Amino acid sequence: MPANLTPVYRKAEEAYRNAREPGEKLEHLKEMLRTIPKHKGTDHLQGDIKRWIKEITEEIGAAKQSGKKKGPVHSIRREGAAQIALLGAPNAGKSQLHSQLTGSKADIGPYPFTTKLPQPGMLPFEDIYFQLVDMPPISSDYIEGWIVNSLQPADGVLVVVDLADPACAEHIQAILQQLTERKIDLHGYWPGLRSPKPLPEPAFDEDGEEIIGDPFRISLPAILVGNKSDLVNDPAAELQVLTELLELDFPTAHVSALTGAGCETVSALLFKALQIVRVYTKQPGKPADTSRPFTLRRGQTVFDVATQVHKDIATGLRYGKIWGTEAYAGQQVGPEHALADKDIIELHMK
Ligand SMILES: Nc1nc2c(ncn2[C@@H]2O[C@H](COP(=O)(O)OP(=O)(O)O)[C@@H](O)[C@H]2O)c(=O)[nH]1
Ligand SMILES: [Mg+2]
Repeated sequence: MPANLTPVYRKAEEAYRNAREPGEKLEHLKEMLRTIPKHKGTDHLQGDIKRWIKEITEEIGAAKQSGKKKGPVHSIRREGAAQIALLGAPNAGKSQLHSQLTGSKADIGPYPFTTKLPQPGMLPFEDIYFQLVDMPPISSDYIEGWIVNSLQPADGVLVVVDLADPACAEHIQAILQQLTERKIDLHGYWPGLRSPKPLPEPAFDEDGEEIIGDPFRISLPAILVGNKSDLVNDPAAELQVLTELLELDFPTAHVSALTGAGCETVSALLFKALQIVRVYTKQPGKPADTSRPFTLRRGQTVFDVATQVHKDIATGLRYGKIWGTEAYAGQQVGPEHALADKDIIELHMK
């Protein structure tokens, strides 16, 4: 990374990293381009910023025009508690699994490359949903360039493998390599399953300037899903050999997307791994609205729920009253109070 990046630039970059919506990302990218020091050392980064501005502008344009037969939409708007992408080699059974888990009519076929565009669907878990996005395949000699765009809003990945395929270890290696080359790293650290990924030690260049990572590299938690368990004798053993061979630290699950065996474990695993917290809101003197929880992550607060309800409520928020397992009934808490799963909350304004 080049030196001499100014605090203003870094602030824009930080905002870009944290932005989720394409419109917001675009705004911060423009700010990055405007504020980046223009010299040889930043040429590469300037090029990357311009390329992403172009990509995101096109995506936004395509999304606006969809229905009017414009360009295809590659980036699916996040819905539900989290967005999870299905990745895997051709014929691993991604589309079959998508269909089994979401009830979608994803294109399933005994021929490779049946799935051409990302396809969203909703995977239910108790009273919430995860958004599952079926993706085209990745192999050693094939990857859609736009998969990188599609993965920008994702919260995690299911890497689907065909346990009955003798070459499945090579397939996984090829997928990880293809993604790494495109600045997407998969890892096995999920907040609810294993302690958080250790942050790299800060590094400094010879001018004493902190070397910061490439803003366009993304790192996503992954689960290895061994599919077609109906075709092997001991799917758990096959999976274990696979993770040891590849020295992979991903959590695993084994399923048959065809028969449905093991499929119910996937949503429960995601719920635990992502540390989803459901919160129900209520009006003073009325029962809680239990029809639709707001979903947060462990550690998120009363203020974060208020933000989801309405930004004016967040701005005017004074305190919350909570009914739940980690508070006494009607306990008054400040905006910074972290919520627990199934808390009921009343939001009080100034
Ligand atoms: N026996 C068996 N076949 C499966 C299973 N999942 C998928 N298939 C078959 O594998 C082929 C490829 O599936 P598809 O979902 O299109 O794979 P994709 O390319 O990864 O999307 C299809 O013929 C499916 O019917 C499974 O769990 N067991
Ligand atoms: Mg498919």
